Amino acid sequence: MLAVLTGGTGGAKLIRGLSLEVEPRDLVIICNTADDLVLYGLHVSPDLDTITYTLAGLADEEKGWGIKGDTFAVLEQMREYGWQTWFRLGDRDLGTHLTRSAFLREGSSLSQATDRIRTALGVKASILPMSDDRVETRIVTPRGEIPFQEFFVRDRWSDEIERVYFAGAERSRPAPGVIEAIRGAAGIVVCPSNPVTSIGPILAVPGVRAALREVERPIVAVSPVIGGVAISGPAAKLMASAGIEVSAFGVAKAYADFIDTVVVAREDEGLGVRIAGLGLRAVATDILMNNLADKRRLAHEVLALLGPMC
Ligand code: FO1
Repeated sequence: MLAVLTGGTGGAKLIRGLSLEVEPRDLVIICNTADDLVLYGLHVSPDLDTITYTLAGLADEEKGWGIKGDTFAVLEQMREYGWQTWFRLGDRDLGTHLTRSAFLREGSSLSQATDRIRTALGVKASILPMSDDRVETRIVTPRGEIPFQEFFVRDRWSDEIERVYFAGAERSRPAPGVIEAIRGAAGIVVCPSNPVTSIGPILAVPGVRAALREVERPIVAVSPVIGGVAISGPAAKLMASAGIEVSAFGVAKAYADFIDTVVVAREDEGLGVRIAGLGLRAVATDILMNNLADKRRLAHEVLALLGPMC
């Protein structure tokens, strides 16, 4: 069994590749839920949905979120009523949020709701929220504190960041299956996701980081940064605000207490010596995933680093 830690669009790309290289039933995906938001009374879990749609073959891989070919008629109607519509929920995507919200209202946990949705969509891999408890990424800016999606989508990460924290993390518990997946995995992959706001919240759930540190099987992380520039999104800005060097070395250092290997871009091969100083192995390859062949090749190379069990 392969356990994968993910969040955001970079993670979904590698998971698409892994799903072609590993028997889907052997994949357990542990997903960030600190980007979740409540809109129009509906519980929206962007990272869980991105992974579910990716594995169901429904994802809009160009945008990196939502369902391909989706329409926005409901959202247009919501705008008529004076609602804010900067978070673009498509009509079919809304079907998922209505379903999840109904399940939660009926008493399901987030992991049970996620499992019912992925099963209905024919997804064979397990998709686990990091926690069934509410954890919320908060961005502290000079003009006040805002939730992640307002910073990321509404304001296009224009604000200066003073601090990032995960409200509710200290009291949260790992969702059922998370610690078991980490302990039982033949290998673990940390996706090229934002280390602060995608992987950071997963590591902030009490018990997760400690379980990762105790793992004896190999743990491989893929860098989301090439040559000091984030492959996508505000990762560089967020890393700098958290005091993490904006480089593959910074990523390796942030995970140094539990990973064995970091996969870096060829351009960053020169960081190998510094990374070795952390007691880690750096492997340089092409890490940009522009098409399906790239995703599959990188997945194949990552699995090879995990050894024969994966
Ligand atoms: N990202 C955007 O940049 N703009 C959007 O309007 C937007 C809507 C959206 C709707 C559903 C969903 O599941 C994801 C959506 N995302 C959107 C992506 C989301 O903000 C990010 O993928 C993650 O939260 C980053 O990890």
